[in-house]
Amino acid sequence: MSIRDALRIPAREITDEAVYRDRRRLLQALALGPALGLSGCADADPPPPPKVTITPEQARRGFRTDETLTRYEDVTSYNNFYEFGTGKTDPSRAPKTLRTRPWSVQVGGECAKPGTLDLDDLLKGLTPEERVYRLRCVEGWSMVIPWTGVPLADVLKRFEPNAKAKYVAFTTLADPQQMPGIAYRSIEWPYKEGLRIDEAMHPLAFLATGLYGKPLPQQNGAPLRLVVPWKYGFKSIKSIVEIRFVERMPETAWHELQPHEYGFFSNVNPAVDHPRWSQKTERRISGTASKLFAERIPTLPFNGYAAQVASLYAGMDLKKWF
Ligand SMILES: Nc1nc2c(c(=O)[nH]1)N[C@H]1C(S)=C(S)[C@@H](COP(=O)(O)O)O[C@H]1N2
Ligand SMILES: [Mo]
Repeated sequence: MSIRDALRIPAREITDEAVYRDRRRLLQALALGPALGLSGCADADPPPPPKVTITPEQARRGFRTDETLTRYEDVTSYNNFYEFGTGKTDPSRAPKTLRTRPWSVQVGGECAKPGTLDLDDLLKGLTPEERVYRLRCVEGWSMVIPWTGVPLADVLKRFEPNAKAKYVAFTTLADPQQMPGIAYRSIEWPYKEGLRIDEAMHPLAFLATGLYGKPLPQQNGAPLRLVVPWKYGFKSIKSIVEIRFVERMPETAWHELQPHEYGFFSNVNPAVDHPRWSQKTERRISGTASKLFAERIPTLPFNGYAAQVASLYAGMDLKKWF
């Protein structure tokens, strides 16, 4: 059986623990590369974040780009959302089974004011903003997308994270009734992601509720998804139902599956290749009807947001903490 077939075994067919363990071993074998000391992993402690501040003006320069927008049709039909299938067109073709209202988000962990909030309450009092951000997938394609949403920091601050809140962990809904892809163990559901607290509080980190001025389509992570433009696309977790402030680096979906290939930080970095392919260039999904991909362009450190975010990683070995 090929790895791909193994990954597509529906969960209901995995009846005993041994089969499940075998599959884990298979995935681990896949992930085993040369022992390079790549340790962007959940059980090692990275250096503490530097104490840096950027001015609001510096931050604002990252909020927009004049680059050609990716067409709405392409943003909404070329997707990664494994809860709705592993093919790029699976999510947009899937029946609209996700119930996006009412939608609640549970916020807890190391904070003074935990709570379960209805999405509309979570966003109450915040003014929606438009941000034009690049999104670069680890697979080597990228888009330029006009998002609507609110700064993540403005939402997080309301829960008053305490001094032990060193990281923020995010979780996607995992309901097999609403998400057909959950029947396949392509990922250890639910999908999980995480940020260091200073990354989460950075002015560029954004919670999107829409794109192109319309509510987020199901395939793009309705009704609420993260957008972290300086990191590979998989950090931008979709359809969020839980946010937790935690002391230890949280486990994340892709790291859990292939720790050797996907580190916790996952900053876009042309100098650190994915073990199976180069990250030096990308193909922009640029938006002509006749051609999905434009010519290759160089990938920029931090996806072009170095002026805004490089200081967060001052003194860190980004090959080690990839
Ligand atoms: N819950 C969840 N979030 C997810 C994914 C996923 O499979 N499930 N895929 C990620 C990946 S790999 C990318 S590149 C982006 C794609 O976002 P888009 O489809 O809106 O362009 O979503 C990310 N967020
Ligand atoms: Mo991705």
